Amino acid sequence: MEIEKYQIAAHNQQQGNEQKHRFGFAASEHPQIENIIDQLIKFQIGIPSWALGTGGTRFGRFSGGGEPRSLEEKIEDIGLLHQLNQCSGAVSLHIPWDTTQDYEAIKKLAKHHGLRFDAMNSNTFQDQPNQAYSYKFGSLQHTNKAVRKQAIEHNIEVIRQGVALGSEALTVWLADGSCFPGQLNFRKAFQNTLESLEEIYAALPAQWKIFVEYKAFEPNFYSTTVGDWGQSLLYANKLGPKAYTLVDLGHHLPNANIEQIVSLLLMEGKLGGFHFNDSKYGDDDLTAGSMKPYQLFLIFNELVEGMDAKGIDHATGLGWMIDASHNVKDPLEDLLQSVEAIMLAYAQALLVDRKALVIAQQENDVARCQEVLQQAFRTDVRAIVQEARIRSGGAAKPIQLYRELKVRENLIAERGMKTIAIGL
Ligand SMILES: [Mn+2]
Repeated sequence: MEIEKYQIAAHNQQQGNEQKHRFGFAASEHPQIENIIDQLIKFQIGIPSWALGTGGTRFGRFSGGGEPRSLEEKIEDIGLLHQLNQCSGAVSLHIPWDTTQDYEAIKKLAKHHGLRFDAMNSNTFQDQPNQAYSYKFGSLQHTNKAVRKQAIEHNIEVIRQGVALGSEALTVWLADGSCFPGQLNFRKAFQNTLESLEEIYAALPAQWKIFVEYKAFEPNFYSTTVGDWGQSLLYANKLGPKAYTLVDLGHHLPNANIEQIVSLLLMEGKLGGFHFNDSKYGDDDLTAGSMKPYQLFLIFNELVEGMDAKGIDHATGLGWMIDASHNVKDPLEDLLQSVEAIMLAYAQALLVDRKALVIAQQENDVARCQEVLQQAFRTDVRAIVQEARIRSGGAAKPIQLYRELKVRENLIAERGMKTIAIGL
């Protein structure tokens, strides 16, 4: 299914007066609004191929209908999101789930939907059929060199597939670690992982980056070989200039100050990319901005400040991706909500009065510092984000139009009620 341009235009016309009124007010309040709109229009968020179907937990999975059955259908789903919001213009693939034989056809299909390929993701946390060695006790860290070699070769194969599609980054997330004290030697596990990553790094093409993602716990519950940002930064620094840390918001211990982590990684030139989601307790993979919208704003506040300090282009300097799971919502509606929350936090961060904040910080005027930040956070920027979306050809209210056009019902009619997306 594709949404026709006239359907979006008709919807926008219906919303016209209300939007004109609300945006007019926002424009009168913020003289720099056109600059903000330009930045919002350029900002694109990558959608992971594994988030288009219903997720599940270890207790079960309750499939929805009309889930994509192939890589082609996943790209079509992201195309639908991008038609509606015009800021989901990238796809992040996961190998082997998204392996294709026909790269040209996939590239053509993505181009048709206005999508590019963001970071490729390797998978050494599951055993695949006909695989020689098991990853039960780790992959790149494994005590057996043959297992490490198999995992290295898989990552190099993912790079090869990414090159064929025009991607320029590899994300490595490892489930490696230990479940019990004494199970492994921390230094040996680190060294094995580093040596394995060095071999993968050596296979990166000139323009490519490697993102080392960290995670505090799960599936291993005692130690994780890339457990936090410090460990990821150690690997990234030892590997070289193409290696960066990737921050997944759900991969920290409770109450970690993620905005401070982000700020320091940017300072070191080692922040490569982002996986957006939200959480209440652990790696809950909930809709971005659904639990802690103020934290999301504070993270964007540091991102904008840090990128500007380094002269990094907001839209292209880092990999912006969602990594979420949808257990009880329609995955496409959930993704529309996540993208919207990210755009709102970004717009609010762009509104922060930086000069006033610098002065207040310099003068140790703590109350004023808070006032400056919260002035931006408490500004209703929905009409600004909506205006950017309308100007780029998207829908004023994406979820409302999604429902009015009965997109899910159409997908069920096309694909069936009992479909299960490939992936987790
Ligand atoms: Mn992630």
